[in-house]
Amino acid sequence: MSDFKDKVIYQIYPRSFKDSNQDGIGDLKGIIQQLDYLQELGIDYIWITPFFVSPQRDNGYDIADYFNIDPLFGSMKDLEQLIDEADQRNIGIMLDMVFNHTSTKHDWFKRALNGEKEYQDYYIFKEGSKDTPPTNWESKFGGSAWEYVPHLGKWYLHLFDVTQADLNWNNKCVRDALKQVILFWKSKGIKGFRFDVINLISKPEVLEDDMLGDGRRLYTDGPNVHEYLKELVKDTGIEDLMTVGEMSSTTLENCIRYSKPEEKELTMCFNFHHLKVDYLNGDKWEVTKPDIPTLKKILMDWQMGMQKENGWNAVFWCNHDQPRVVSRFGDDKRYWKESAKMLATSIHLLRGTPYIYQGEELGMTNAYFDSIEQYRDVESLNYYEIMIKQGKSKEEALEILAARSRDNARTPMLWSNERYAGFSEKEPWILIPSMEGDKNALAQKEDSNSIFHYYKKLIHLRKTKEVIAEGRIDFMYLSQPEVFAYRRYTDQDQIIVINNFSHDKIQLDCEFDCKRYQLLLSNYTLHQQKEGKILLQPYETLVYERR
Ligand code: TEU
Ligand code: CA
Repeated sequence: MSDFKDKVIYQIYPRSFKDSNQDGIGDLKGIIQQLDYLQELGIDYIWITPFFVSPQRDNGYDIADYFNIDPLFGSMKDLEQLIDEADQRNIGIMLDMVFNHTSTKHDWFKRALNGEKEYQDYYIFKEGSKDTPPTNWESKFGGSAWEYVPHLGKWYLHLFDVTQADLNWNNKCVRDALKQVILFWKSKGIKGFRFDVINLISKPEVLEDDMLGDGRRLYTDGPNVHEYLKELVKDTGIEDLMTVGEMSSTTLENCIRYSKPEEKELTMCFNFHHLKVDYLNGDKWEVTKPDIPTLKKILMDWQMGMQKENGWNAVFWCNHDQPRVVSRFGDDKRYWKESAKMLATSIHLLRGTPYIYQGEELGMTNAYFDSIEQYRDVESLNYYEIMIKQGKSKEEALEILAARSRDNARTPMLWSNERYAGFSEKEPWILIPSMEGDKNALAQKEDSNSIFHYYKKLIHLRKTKEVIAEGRIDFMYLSQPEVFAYRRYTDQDQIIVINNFSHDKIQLDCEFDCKRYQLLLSNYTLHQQKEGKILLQPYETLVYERR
């Protein structure tokens, strides 16, 4: 992939985007209906999370047939129409390939359960007694990562839900079968792929207990992961498509290898270290106040580290697994619009490819659910039970879910102030949190000062200012813990981006020759500047361009 650095990618969770047949669940035809909205926003690719045949235990990340579309979301004809209509708007469609595991309803797993050794070797089955799992590894969704099958006298590995059995990538038949999946969708005109937890696919030949943790350090960025990725890309000829790997608990060194062009692996990768600064002791289910100085350092280390070795970051705050960033790192009450715009600016002008998760461009907030009956996500429901068993009260567990649940990102898009927010005419599969009337897409399109129009400006800047797509980066105001500031530069141009991540007013010395710079973008109508000083308002962002 060569000319990708001025591109912006929009992520759609189809179940919650737009419902065209009034069953309360979003679908492919619903996406087609909203392509003009996406074209106006100015994005270049749409990454759609899985809509293949699935029991929907993990909302489609548990795939039972990689080659067919679940009727819940529509038909192959609908997808072909979507690809074509997106193409007419210069928008490429990226599919989500879940290759670390399949649903236990997949034909391969059913044949394994029927005793077919060939298909047992598609997965990670281990002989053993019913009381002793092969290793002490834990599922990321809680509990053991092993499930015992009595009639086989064997355990199988599932790093996620018990209905998501891990594939055995050390088996060439598995690798070849998955290449056929890529070739099939590529032949349909798909322009890119997101690879789900792709850095977990290479398990060590010998599986042993992790004496220091839950097993992730033994299977993450595993022994053959780079070799398998190179083989997949080469044998399917996708090096020129837009590809991104979701790298769970990864390292900078591996992400340089995953994304530097010379390695011929992927175009870029997601890492999540910056989204754990509000995890107490690294535990997602122990909530603490976001540590902004640490957030700054992580973003800086990854920007400088990848730049130094010619790697390439996906830059993002939100996705279908993460809480809404304006509620998490901003202030969705007192400074809703200002903090949403500041957070967007802080990543969109970085070195890397920005991702916008559906509704982020509207400043959609967390769900603020207050009863367990409102939740749908398997990870959230599992951990609610775990927290209650650990002795937490219902109120404590619900407070943690309100901050952490993936359902925060999965409430329906807010298209209008009609019933069910214009998402559907039927009650949606998940509750729509109350959002004041002016926060829906229709209202924001009419308001030139809206978050929606601000995102349009950011996307336009990436396409019109080469320094943003191609420029180098270095960081400023390192001594200001709540200020995240950087410079982007080429031989010809420079921009300076200053972001106040706090409620406080902050006075800065002008570390650059202010007279030589003009204000290009900001999130306040009035900006205060005294001789040689910059006065930042709460959550203020300033983008300066050298004249
Ligand atoms: O998520 C990978 C993953 O590690 C998730 O557990 C996620 O990071 C975590 O819930 C955030 O706290 C991918 C998909 O994005 C997710 O939706 C799937 O549930 C998971 O893989 C299994 O396919
Ligand atoms: Ca529908």
